[in-house]
Amino acid sequence: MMVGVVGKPNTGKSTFFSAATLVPVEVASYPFTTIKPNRGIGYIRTPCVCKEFDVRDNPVNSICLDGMRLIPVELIDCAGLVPGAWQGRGLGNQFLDEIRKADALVHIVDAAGTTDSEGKMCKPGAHDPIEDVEFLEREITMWLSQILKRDWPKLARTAEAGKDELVSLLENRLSGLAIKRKDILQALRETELNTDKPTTWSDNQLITFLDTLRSVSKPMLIAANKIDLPTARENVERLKELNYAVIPCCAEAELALRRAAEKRLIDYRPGDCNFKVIEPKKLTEAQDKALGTVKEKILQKYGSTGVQEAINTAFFQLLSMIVVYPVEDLEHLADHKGNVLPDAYMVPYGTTARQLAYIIHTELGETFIHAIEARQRKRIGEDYALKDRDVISIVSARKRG
Ligand SMILES: Nc1nc2c(ncn2[C@@H]2O[C@H](COP(=O)(O)OP(=O)(O)O)[C@@H](O)[C@H]2O)c(=O)[nH]1
Ligand SMILES: [Mg+2]
Repeated sequence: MMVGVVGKPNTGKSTFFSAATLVPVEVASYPFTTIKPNRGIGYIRTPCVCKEFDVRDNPVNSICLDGMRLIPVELIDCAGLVPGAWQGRGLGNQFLDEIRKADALVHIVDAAGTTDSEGKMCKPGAHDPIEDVEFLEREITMWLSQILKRDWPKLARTAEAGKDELVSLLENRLSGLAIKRKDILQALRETELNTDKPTTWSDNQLITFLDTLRSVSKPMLIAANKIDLPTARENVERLKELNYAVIPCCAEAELALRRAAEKRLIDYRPGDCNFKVIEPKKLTEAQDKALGTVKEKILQKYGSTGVQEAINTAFFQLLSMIVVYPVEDLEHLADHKGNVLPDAYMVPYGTTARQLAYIIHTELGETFIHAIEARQRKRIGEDYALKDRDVISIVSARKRG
């Protein structure tokens, strides 16, 4: 699963992305480096099960920072979107090509209204950020329409002649856009159009369907950025009236905190509501002042910078993911090398014990016998639907080679 950071230019996308992908601790052997300039690894933050099981863990695929598990996830810093992108304006094509791969979107909005609809600086508060939300929705919908429109008459006729199912035809045409069959089915259901007679759909009905498909297949949240500026406050409240999860955000503050933590100036874990200065004497006057401002204007007012919350919300809420901890050795909650709680997997809600086995290794899935849930020490079958923070040991007929 991949999350795209989107929005018009100068809203703070790259700042958000830089902050989110800064490695939170010094790690030697993890493959946590940036993949491409605009692709990176961010982290989900979740309370680790190590405290509950009262063990000291040795994470391998993730990080445990004082009882907080950080699990790597993929983020894309998309090019800035300008009005008319779907017609190829600006970096339109590049933007849409990146969005294509995203399963969910974090829309970075300049809540302080310091940038106009094209992303040029303007007087703070002069631009209404609500417009930016509507504009982004429209751009993506029109882009989908452009992809589909040319082939639509033929596609509709084929479906109506009963040669192929409408859903399958759409699935085929929209493949490569990270749009799933279930998304198409849901959008068709929600729009209540006559799926037996797609040739009768008007242009508007087709757009309505695609608009629904957009919201289903590219679920989005709003990171209301630049809350450090006074003009943001009222706009954040107005944005909350829209039908989205809205997270007040200060990307700049998160970047400053992570950089200070990286230099060991402060103790701060991504998403914390506070930080601790390690050695006050090591701070310059300017650093001390900047950190004080972040504490007072952001952390104390809003509870966090919002960057971590935005990422968590994207994966847990928009994409309905859960975290599970597979272990081989139930006694020690370890892998065969003795690493305690080595891995934390993000899987979609509804994943079964056997599906987890397949995710870990095809052979493990094929030779699955049953599994044991570590909390209750109960045997579970292949159809057991995993719960968030389950610790699972899979018993298989696999011969270890
Ligand atoms: N006041 C304020 N400025 C921000 C914040 N985040 C980013 N910026 C500034 O907004 C401008 C554009 O940021 P950038 O990340 O390059 O935006 P992008 O074009 O969307 O990638 C830069 O001057 C940033 O320093 C924030 O939280 N508060
Ligand atoms: Mg940028």
